Amino acid sequence: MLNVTVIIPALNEAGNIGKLVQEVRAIAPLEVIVVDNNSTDSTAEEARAAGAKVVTAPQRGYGYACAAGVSAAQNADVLVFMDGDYSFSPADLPLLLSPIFNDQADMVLGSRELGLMESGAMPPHQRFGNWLVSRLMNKLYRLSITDLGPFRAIRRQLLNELDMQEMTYGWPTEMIVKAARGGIRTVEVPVSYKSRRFGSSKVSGTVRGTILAGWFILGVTFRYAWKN
Ligand SMILES: Nc1nc2c(ncn2[C@@H]2O[C@H](COP(=O)(O)OP(=O)(O)O)[C@@H](O)[C@H]2O)c(=O)[nH]1
Ligand SMILES: [Mg+2]
Repeated sequence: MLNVTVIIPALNEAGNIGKLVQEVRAIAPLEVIVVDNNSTDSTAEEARAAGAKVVTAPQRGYGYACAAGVSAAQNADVLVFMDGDYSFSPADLPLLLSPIFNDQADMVLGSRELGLMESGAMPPHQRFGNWLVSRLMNKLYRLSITDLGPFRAIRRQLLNELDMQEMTYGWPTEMIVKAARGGIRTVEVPVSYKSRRFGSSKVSGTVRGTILAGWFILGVTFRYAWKN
């Protein structure tokens, strides 16, 4: 049996994180690691009360948080990354994990385009950007993906071999393109997506986050396309 750890980067996700962790643990008694970056609200307390292990990332940034979660997930064979804003559904976890458990894939990306997306859950600029970059990646890396889903699962050993360098907005993109280059078997499954429950967006809902994410996503997509 493969050991699964769910890693949830969370910055000021009080009101969301407790319910999310509880629901994940109701699906299966998995280890849940919430990676906090000194949230100014009760994110850490809520996560702990719901049964998560809480670790603090040394530096701000989505990638730093994911990397700190990976280091803390000592017993995992498979890692799941999930947003902490309750926009993804823990009920989709079995579907996300099944291609790995059935040995049909090494990495599984949750596609919001293939699944049920609540109207307004993804701002139009993000939807267009994801569409554009997915197609670009399909051409450059011979993939066939429809989204850059942050809700994803990957075998831990293979992730370690990717030697991740992008510690902010580029982390999810780096994982996809390096996996493609490394011949890691990647599939998509449909996942549902809804608007965050409480609090505010740090990435696609802000001008700064959108510009930085766009810059890093495109930069990383091109950087590894022709690299030896
Ligand atoms: N620990 C940590 N989590 C972060 C950071 N930036 C974003 N997150 C989390 O990453 C997830 C996605 O961010 P979110 O604000 O929802 O971005 P959006 O989905 O593009 O609006 C959420 O769980 C955030 O709390 C960060 O710097 N540190
Ligand atoms: Mg979000």
